[in-house]
Amino acid sequence: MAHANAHAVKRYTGLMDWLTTVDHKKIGILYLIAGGFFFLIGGLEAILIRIQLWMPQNDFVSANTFNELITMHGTTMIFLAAMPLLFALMNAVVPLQIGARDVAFPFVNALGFWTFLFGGLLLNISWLTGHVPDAGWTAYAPLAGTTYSGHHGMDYYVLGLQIAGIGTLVGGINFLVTIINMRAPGMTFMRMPLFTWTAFITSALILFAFPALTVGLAALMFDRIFDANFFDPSAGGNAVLWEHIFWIFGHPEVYILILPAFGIISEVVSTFSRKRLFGYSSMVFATILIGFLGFMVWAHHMFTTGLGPVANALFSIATMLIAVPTGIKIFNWLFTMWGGSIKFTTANMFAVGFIPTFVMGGVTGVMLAAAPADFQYHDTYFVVAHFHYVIVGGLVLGLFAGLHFWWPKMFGRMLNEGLGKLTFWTFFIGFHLTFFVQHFLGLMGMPRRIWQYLDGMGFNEMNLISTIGALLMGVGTIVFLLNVLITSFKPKNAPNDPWEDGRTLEWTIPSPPPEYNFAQTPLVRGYDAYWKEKEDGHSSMTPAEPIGPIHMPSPSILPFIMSVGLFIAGFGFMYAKDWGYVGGIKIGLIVGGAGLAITLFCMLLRSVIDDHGFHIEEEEILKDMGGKA
Ligand code: HEM
Ligand SMILES: [Cu+2]
Repeated sequence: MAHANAHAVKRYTGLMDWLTTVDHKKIGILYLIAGGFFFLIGGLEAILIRIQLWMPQNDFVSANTFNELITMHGTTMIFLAAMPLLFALMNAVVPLQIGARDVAFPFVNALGFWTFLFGGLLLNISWLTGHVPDAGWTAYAPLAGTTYSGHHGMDYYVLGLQIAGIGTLVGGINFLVTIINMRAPGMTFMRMPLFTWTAFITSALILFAFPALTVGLAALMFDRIFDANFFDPSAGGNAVLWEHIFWIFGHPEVYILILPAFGIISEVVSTFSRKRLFGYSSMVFATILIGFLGFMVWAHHMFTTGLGPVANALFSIATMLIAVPTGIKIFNWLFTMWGGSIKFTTANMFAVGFIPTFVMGGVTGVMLAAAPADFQYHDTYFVVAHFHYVIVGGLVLGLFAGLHFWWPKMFGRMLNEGLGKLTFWTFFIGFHLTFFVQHFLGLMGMPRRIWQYLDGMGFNEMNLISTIGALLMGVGTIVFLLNVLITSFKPKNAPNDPWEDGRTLEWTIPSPPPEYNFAQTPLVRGYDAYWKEKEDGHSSMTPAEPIGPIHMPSPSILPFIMSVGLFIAGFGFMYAKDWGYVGGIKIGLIVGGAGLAITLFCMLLRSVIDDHGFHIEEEEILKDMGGKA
């Protein structure tokens, strides 16, 4: 019996399907494409930085272009590459791991993607207009104010990140509610896979950290566009206030990035050791503790701003404390491998390479947490080495592990293992070549963010090695892209459980999954839900419901249009002072207002038009299952 409205909903194909999709699996692929694109841009900027620094007093790029490159590299990599690539895997995997057919807010999830994309495009369009952000990714005041950055560069930073930040915030809220409300019967919190747990805590951090950035950017926007003085000491403002606001967001941000990577490592190490994750509960509590402590340490970025010995001591201790739950994770991964029958697939090589590399980054973090010593390390290449060891050596290696692991689930094709291992070795060796020497450059006194350095300082050889390493990482990335390209021409024949040792629910359904994920919602009877069934001799999950029609949300073009509206608004307000008048009104304000009107009108439409979604009928589901219920 066909359901009402089932046929009223238009189902698109081709480009329109991608512009209107609210399917978390497709949104995951969109995040992968956009995040991957921005990773390549950020990577190219890094290569240009390293070419400028491969020899003393080089003039490959101008001083100003160098400032633009480091600012855009850091900003693009953190906001437009790292986080969206994590959202790609969270969208592709988390609903499947909890046994859900969808996320809690499909429409909002789509909006999250498009606002991120248009915020990122607005930021990067600055390269085409010649007004490029150049005050560092931290945008410290008063450097980021109009006194020292008079052109529109930092306006692109402020408005681009503000729009992209909306995307992250609503994306995080969607995952929080999805994980709380959409779990299959029996999937209690303490049975959830670690990747889902880390996605959960990361979403909570996003909820508490991003508003600080939103407020800071709004204040900086008022300073830059409407002549306010929040951060201008000469007019009663406070420059250090910006640093507090930025790092109250900024430090939790690094845990927003690394926690899901920790989750990936837990999944991969356990699967390819064919052993239950050691110390599951302590892993969960360590994740929560890291998330909590992550909000208590922000001023370790400001030890040299004169906060005083008491404040420095407190933030120093709090920072060192984080090493404890992090250490628990490291040892639990080692004990999971201990006595396991380890398979060195590409995914596992990235996971195993992650562990010692991240430990090196963590240890230098503890060194930096010692406030008196930090007076030496601060703003040197030792700091650059440290955060690349944790962000690239941690997050990027984790992302590569996750992509090689879940690629067959996302696309139905296995990546080539030979090319995968070549990607690993070129990227891994390149990484350590690039950043290990930077520790010593920093200890020898090489400051960060310098365009040139003098000959005879002892910096030459190590900078050359660092640049060669960066080029090798570039080669590794190209090999990965080659693998993706070659694999895309292969037939879609990956089985449900391509690694044959799947432990969690995503490996119980086809690769890629049908639109509705599970034909029947599974009944979960323990941690490692699928492995438990396997141990009990079952080849599939016990269903928690009979086969029946499945309700799905309707596709919609509104999230896309709403984001276009914000993009136009950002552009208009930025040029409010430059574009002259029509009828006594600033053209920029008219354009800005028009953009906002588009967004608000879409919100109105979304609020007043009833959307009942549609049903996928039993016949279609049975057909997908090959007629067997
Ligand atoms: C993939 C290879 C990468 C290379 C070769 C690289 C290289 C560099 C270099 C040389 C600098 C220092 C510029 C300076 O102070 O003079 C830098 C800065 C930075 N990098 Fe990377 N990086 C890479 C990846 C990443 C990734 C994946 C992230 C984040 C997810 C990242 C985040 C940053 C940040 C935040 C800065 C500071 C920018 C600033 O000072 O304002 N980098 N990078
Ligand atoms: Cu920090």
